[in-house]
Amino acid sequence: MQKIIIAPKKGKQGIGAGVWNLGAGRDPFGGPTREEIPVLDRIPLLADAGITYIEAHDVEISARDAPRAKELMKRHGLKMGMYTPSFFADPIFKDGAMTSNDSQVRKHALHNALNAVDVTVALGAEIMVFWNGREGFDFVLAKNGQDSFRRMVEGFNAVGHYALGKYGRKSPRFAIEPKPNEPRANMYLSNVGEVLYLISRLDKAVQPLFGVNPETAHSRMAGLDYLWDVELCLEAGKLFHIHLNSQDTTRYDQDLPFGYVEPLKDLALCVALQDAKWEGILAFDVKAPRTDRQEDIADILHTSAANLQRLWAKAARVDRKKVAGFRATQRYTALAGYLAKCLY
Ligand code: GLO
Ligand code: MG
Repeated sequence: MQKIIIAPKKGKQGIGAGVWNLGAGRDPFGGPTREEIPVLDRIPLLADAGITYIEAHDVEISARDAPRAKELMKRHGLKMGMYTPSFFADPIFKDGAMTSNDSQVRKHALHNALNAVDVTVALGAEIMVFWNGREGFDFVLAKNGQDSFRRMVEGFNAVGHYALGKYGRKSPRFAIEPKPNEPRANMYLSNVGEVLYLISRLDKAVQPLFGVNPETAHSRMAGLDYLWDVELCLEAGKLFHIHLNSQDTTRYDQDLPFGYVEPLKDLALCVALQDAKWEGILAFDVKAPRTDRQEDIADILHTSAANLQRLWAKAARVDRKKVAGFRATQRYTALAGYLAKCLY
């Protein structure tokens, strides 16, 4: 299949997706419903689905696998969009990584993070993501919150100084991904505001390297408006990456296809990204549902991409002068009607 290109768009026009998006269908209540596809075999599948930028965790593409992955990406016309250390899969991180109460675990996490910086560079990705995975608590007083915060500051400072010392201006940039809960009952860095506050507490020298990776479902799980979260990142100059999907209100994390649940809000998001001249990758963090068959595993990518293409094109046709007029006269109900007309 041809590459899916979001045009006209400033900067990177290909779309991104994670190798983990094509999983075997496990959920907390049941095992796989499909055959597990070896991670490197997912590379051609992502290419077939029209993806340009792939994303992976260190437990999916290790330092040892990096040369082979690079070869495969080259053969299939793919680039590494983002790389990320998993601070959640290994049982050692059951109580968090940087915020674990066990200093040996914190050391191990930092070691993995520095290693991931090198693999990010080796794979040619410009962005490394930190998702707050298991950083948080299920029981009150299980951790000292102030210590946890200090430990995250120390951890991210150490990562930033390492990257700056080793790669200077060629250092990858780091995008922290907030999430309010799941897998922990309460997660540190639960929303965009917390992440921006954390960045403001990092050493001045490394601050420019750190930004945010807001995800649609994570904002909506918290009952927050995703567009405002994105606008806040933009205002701070900290929108470094983006994870697009959709979510039925404040339930468990669903990672549904982009554009499915709240298309009107997703249209508005496209308008805002166009007006901000967003140059980064439009990446999906979606999950092939366990009801989809092996041969249909990429349906979630096709559906997300088709929705994004449609919404992006419709957003380009939204009359900005009309929107300004509705704002000036505070005719917000009429604005909502106009957006609906643009959508349907
Ligand atoms: C889970 C997150 C997760 C991250 C991934 C990359 O809820 O969205 O998929 O995006 O680990 O950092
Ligand atoms: Mg995500």
